[in-house]
Amino acid sequence: MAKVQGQVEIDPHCSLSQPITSIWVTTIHLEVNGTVVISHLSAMTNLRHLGLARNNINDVSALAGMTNLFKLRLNGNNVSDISALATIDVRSLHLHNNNISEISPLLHIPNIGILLLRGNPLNCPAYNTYIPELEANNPGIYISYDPMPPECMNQPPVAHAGEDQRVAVGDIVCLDGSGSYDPDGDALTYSWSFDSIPPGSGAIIAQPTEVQAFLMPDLVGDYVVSLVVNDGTVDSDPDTVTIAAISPDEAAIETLIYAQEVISELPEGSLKNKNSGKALINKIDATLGMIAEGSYEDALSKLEHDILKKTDGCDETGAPDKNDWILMCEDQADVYPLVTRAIELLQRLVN
Ligand SMILES: [Ca+2]
Ligand SMILES: [Ca+2]
Repeated sequence: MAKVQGQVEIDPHCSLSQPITSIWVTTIHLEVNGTVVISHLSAMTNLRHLGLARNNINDVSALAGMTNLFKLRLNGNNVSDISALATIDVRSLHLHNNNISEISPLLHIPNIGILLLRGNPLNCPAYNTYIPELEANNPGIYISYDPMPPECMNQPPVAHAGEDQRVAVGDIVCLDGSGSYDPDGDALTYSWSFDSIPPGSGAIIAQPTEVQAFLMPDLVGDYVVSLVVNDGTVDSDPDTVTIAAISPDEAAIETLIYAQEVISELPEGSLKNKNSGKALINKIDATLGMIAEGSYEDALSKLEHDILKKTDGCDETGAPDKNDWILMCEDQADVYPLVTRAIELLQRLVN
């Protein structure tokens, strides 16, 4: 058995053709510059310092058993898979100028203090995940690495707060942020908040951290809502959406005027007889007059008991009924929801 202390120099052109399992090594630096068959080193379990620079080594699995290594230098080889190093409690690891992209095995080294990684084609998770984790897990660690390549830089997400909406006081308004995105495909979190609300309003945003939030305007005026999304790293710029709330009577008037336009454009064959369209428009005119006078109960009664009955067969039974004036379901489907919307708005003023 050979007992070796101090610096060992091996001829650069020499190959370690003999297994050296019987060398008793504790604190020497074994510097080998030449071709080396490192499987011959695997039994040197007491070795503390090992330097194998520029030896064209690509397989380091033989080092897995060298559990007492304190300092390991592998600069200038062709190492790509470093999973074998995860089992070594090495404190100083020199890996400059190899072919390493995946460095997650290094997270398993419990007490690493110096890590040299320059000149390796590190992948994006190395920069974005593993180097930050190594720094967090090993306070004071020194890591040397190349600058992050542009393709690994996080792109900020983009918020889309949805389209502006014109609604009535008392409506439940959906705020839809589903058009937001992240250029890197990162998962998003959402944050909705008010930029401004009408003076005196007590409105709140429900589900303010969901992709879809809700708002119920309680006063007439503009509600400017801001959406910021976050990709786990950075916030987006805010995007705003304006919810303009009008009074229910104004909204009912707009809705019924629009219903009159729709009815005026229905084909004659879709109506009970050639006067039905005009008669229905006249009934709505009467209703509009009642709303303008503030006679909401009368207007509501007219809508519920007269106008609605002329347009509701398809919704109630799937086919026009005998008192319907609009005889095609596809045309009823254009008018009926406008009538029910006007009814709903007037109910807010009556109740
Ligand atoms: Ca991103
Ligand atoms: Ca009917």
